[in-house]
Amino acid sequence: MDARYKSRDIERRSLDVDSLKRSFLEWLVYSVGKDARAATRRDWFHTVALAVRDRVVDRWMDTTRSYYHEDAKRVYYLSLEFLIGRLLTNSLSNLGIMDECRQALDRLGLSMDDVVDSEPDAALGNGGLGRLAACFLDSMASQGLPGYGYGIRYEFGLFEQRFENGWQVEHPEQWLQFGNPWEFARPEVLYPVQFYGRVEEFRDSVGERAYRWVDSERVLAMAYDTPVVGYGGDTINTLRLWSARATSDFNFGHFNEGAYMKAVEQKILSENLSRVLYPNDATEIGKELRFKQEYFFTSASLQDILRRYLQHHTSFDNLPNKAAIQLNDTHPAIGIAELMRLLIDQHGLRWEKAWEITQATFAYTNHTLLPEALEAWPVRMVERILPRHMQIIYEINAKFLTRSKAKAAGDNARLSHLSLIDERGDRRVRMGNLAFLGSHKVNGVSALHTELMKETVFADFHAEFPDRITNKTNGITPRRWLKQANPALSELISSRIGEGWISDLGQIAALKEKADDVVFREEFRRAKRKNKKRLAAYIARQTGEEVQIDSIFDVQVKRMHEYKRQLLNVLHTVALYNEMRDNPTVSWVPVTKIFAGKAAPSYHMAKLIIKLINDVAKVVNHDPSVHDNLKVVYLPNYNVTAAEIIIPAADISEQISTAGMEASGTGNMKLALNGALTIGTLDGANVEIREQVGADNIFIFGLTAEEVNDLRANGGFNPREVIASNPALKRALDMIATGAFSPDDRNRYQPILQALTDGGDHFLVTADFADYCRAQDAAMQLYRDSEEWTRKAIINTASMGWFSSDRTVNEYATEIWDVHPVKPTHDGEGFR
Ligand code: B1N
Repeated sequence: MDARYKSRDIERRSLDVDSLKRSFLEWLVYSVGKDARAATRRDWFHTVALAVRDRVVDRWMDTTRSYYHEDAKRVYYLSLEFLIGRLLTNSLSNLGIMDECRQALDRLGLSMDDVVDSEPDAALGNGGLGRLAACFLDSMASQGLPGYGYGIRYEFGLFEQRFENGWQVEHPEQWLQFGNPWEFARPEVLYPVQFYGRVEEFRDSVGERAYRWVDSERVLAMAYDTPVVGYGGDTINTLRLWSARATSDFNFGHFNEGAYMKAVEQKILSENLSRVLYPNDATEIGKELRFKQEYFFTSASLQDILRRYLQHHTSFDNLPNKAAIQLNDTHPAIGIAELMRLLIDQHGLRWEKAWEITQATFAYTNHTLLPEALEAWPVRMVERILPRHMQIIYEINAKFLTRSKAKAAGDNARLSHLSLIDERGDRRVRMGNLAFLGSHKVNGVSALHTELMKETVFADFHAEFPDRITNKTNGITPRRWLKQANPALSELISSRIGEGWISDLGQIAALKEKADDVVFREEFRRAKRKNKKRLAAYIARQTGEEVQIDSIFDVQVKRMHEYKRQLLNVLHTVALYNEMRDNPTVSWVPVTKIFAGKAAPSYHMAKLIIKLINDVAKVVNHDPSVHDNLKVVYLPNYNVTAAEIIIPAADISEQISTAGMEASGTGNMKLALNGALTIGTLDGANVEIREQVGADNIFIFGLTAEEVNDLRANGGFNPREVIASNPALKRALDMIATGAFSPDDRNRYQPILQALTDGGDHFLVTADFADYCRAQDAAMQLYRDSEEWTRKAIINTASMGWFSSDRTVNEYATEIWDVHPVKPTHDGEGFR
């Protein structure tokens, strides 16, 4: 081995303060190209990130090499979204060099917080689905599981949300503008992805019918790798994101002028594939470019997976023993047809063998039951863009329907539900059905959601394949969501029970007995107070609003969606405002209502509700008659970084979706882990949170999923009657209707009132209003007793062990993937 390489290697691996400081100065000068006097904060961020990245690279290669040498079974998590947020604190914390880095910066006269705050968020996701993928990456790496993330390197992540006059306005999110120090471009890892063209039939060498896809257009997928640092720094996994590149055909100069411009246009068009993340959460947009994005990244990922497999194998028989592919929702479900195509058309396998391998390799996670979110692509479009895949889908369908029990029973209704093609109206390919059929396991993301899957969308499939559906309740990583986001509380916890909870969150249960310890309660409150101060400063910076630290921080942070019922929360806010004005002599518990969350740009109702909250805030916050007892703030641009500041400061967690509609929720887990008490419906994972924390330590209200179902089925609900019989609700709605919050446009909120009355109140806001107010009231009364409140808050934190994504990922690993931890050997060799 080259001795020079080795010595540099050792310096680059050293984690002490002096080496870090030396690395910083070297990187600043020789890679960022600045001297210390000229360097901006952003320069320092890049410098520190590059120096930290050095400490990761050797172990990353060790990890990859260990997987290779052991020919370990890998799991591939295919996801159109990875909402990872910032990586600097995460890397430092997981490497265990947070303090060393702070000191090294200190010696250079720099503030760690400033450096950390110069990192843009990697916002390659919309909400829960994308954040779950990021938590899973952390948990896989932290447990030494050979897990790869595969997705798209969007040039524009989720839009930046600003408010203009209280309305949401979207701005492009240019996270790559100043470069991304964490990624490694891999220009040699390049796969062709085809579109359009036609299918040709021919006879293969043994005279069998075979097909080839010809006259297609090609785009190249180029890899960018980001190391995923596991806790302790032993395992470093890979997140591989694909970027679209035009094929080199475009670069030749034999065009005449018109053809040349056309070629350049083509180049731009093909590179648009990885340009922007679609900003829709739990809804589908049915756009052609979206479908092409899905196929683009899925095809590149599968080609890469097969290439890696073929390094050790000559037949495909062992593929299911060496690769597990998890489909994060149906977005990559076209992969089932793509793997069939690759195995049959490119590698010459026979149909039956290819299908057996495909089913044994894939598994599918469903994340929503909302009908508007279930992907169904027009047959005509699929035929045009992916003609060979359409053929394969027809073939899968024909073979399945012929053999199905429904066919045997002559049950045509069931048969049509099972079909991969929705024959009503314009014919569509049901991606959920394809994903179900092509997978050996299908899972929901909470106990309730999984049961509802069996009863609703997949009832007929469940009857055909009773062992296929399984539950894997979501989880969150305690590293980011407690250790990093809430240093005050994590240090307190570690001072009492040690640090074991960080990699084994079950251990946090040892805090339960501390709920009865007055001193501990006092310290717990102090930590919360510190976090509330931090949030108050952030609120002041972002909105100019001053909030009281002693008020209840009542937090609803999540995407804006009617089913999540931010509207119910605003209506309660208006009712509370009225009560406070009516009873000025009562000593009210001060409340700060905190909202944050983005609406899909085309979701008008959601945007109108944002405007309503901002309008209510304007009136309430400036009304001296409530004596600052009530404040309403809407924080702009909710993202992972904002969540890390908001969540640790929450007293109340609002989880108030219409029962049966939120598949799981994960913000509910983050807030409870940080000691917030939940006000929630029996929806998604709230049901399991209640089981874990105990019914006395959570405020449950509202209709159950079963009651909602019955109510809707019987059509037996008249919102006008409910409104008429509840004076507080009637008054709140009347104020909104008559322009009390919108004197500049008194009719502004007609669409909302319309939806609640003539519209039949689909989300049952009015039906749950009274019980919601009762739960709110109970919470406010409890808050007066700060000892009792703190006791319950501690029990919440202590009861969240089961919601670690380590637990979730382990369940997937043992029950679906059959993958096992691999301990990397750090032999000190360089890269080969
Ligand atoms: O996935 C989360 C769950 O905790 C949430 O309850 C659920 O709403 C969320 C299409 C989605 N479901 N479906 C989506 C996102 C983007 C898109 O284009 C659908 N997101 C969820 C994690 O399981």
